[in-house]
Amino acid sequence: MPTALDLDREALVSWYSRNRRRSETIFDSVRPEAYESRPIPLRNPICFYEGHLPAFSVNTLVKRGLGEGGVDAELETLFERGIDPEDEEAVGGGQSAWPSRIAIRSYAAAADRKVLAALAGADIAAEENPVLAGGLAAYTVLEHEPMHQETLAYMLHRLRYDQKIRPAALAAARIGGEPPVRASAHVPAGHATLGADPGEIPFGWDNEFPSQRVEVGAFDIDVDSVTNRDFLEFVDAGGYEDETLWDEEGWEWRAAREVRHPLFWELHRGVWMWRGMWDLLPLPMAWPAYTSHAEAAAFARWRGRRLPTEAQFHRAAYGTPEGVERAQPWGDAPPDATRGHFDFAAADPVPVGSFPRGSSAWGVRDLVGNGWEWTSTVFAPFPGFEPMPSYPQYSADFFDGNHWVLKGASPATAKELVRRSLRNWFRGNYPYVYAKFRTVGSP
Ligand code: AVJ
Ligand code: FE
Repeated sequence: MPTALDLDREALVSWYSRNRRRSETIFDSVRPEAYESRPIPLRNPICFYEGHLPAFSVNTLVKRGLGEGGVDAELETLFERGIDPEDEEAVGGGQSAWPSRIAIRSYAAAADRKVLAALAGADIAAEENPVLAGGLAAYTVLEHEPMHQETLAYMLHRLRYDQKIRPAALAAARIGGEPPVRASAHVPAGHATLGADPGEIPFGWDNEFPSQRVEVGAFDIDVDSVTNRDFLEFVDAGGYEDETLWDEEGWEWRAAREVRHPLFWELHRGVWMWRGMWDLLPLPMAWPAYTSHAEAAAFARWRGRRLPTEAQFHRAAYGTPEGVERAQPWGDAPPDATRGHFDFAAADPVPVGSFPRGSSAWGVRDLVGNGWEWTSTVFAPFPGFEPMPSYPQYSADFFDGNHWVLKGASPATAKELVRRSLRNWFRGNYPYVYAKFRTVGSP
């Protein structure tokens, strides 16, 4: 049982500060005229997130956890929660006049002082308080911020290039040449452990608990994620016109939006281009195809295959021929820059198969990094699920049968979130995220 003494306050304080600095860099890259824009119609405008991050920390740790007063009750209501409505009509008129960036930043500075003081000196792991026990509220705050840094990354990805400020030192994108030859790996029948048990990890979100042991039949799985080269074959073969390849919801979205290719692709004078974060590039054939779940599932069906279930992903990523399960695909070493493309290593992907040191025991590559991976598993609670006291709505609001589980990590996923039990989720028709996929078949 972790006690207050087990928490390394200095580490929490420096993690919080690191988070805040990274967020500041992100917001500073938005030109003032785009600050209140809403690059993704279903999400809040950019400015909301600059207020949401500190307000969430105050609401969760200082107010809900410690029972202390906040900084500004009005702003802490305004910036309380993001949204995930069904469609654009459900967004409504929304807020008409947001506070200025100066006002939001001065609120944030005051909020930071309170949160830092709490992390440094308050009783933030009081065992008798379920919101604080084990440092729950502190970790909730510390992992919430990098999650929204990813939200912001894929959101800023949609801004026009003249709406953002390019970093001064920008490494050239790693385009690569032709992708590796397609291959699949055999994974024999065995078990997989999804999630984790309380106490097994310092912190996890509520949907990760309790652990689930499942038996998984034999299957084979693509060694590499599906590339733009692969996906181009599907596009050229008329995959977007063939209704039989799509599920009902996916086809409805495809038809209503007249989707004809992945959102990250653009056709310029007959040439396929990739919309990178900072540049438009000739479509890098060796990069993973970033698609919605609907597009991924249609591609898999076209190949006569399927998307892996969450359990198959686990088996492919963490299982071993000996039956022991690993903490990470490569073993038990912590995630670092040699294992995969994550932790903001770059704004865009790298060629598939770039990280041999990150391969799983079966030789499956890039399972963690270079883009989240869609699964065919509907996001649902594990038996025994309990909403987390620090943020009871975190997952519970999304157990509606309309969200799919994603596993792994993207280039914009902080290394602190790279753990086996972490589960991400999005709607099947959400094309904005850094999400790739691979396919499975029967052996
Ligand atoms: C877990 C990434 C789906 O961005 O909607 C942040 C995380 N929830 N604040 C999201 C989240 C509330 C969530 N995802
Ligand atoms: Fe949030």
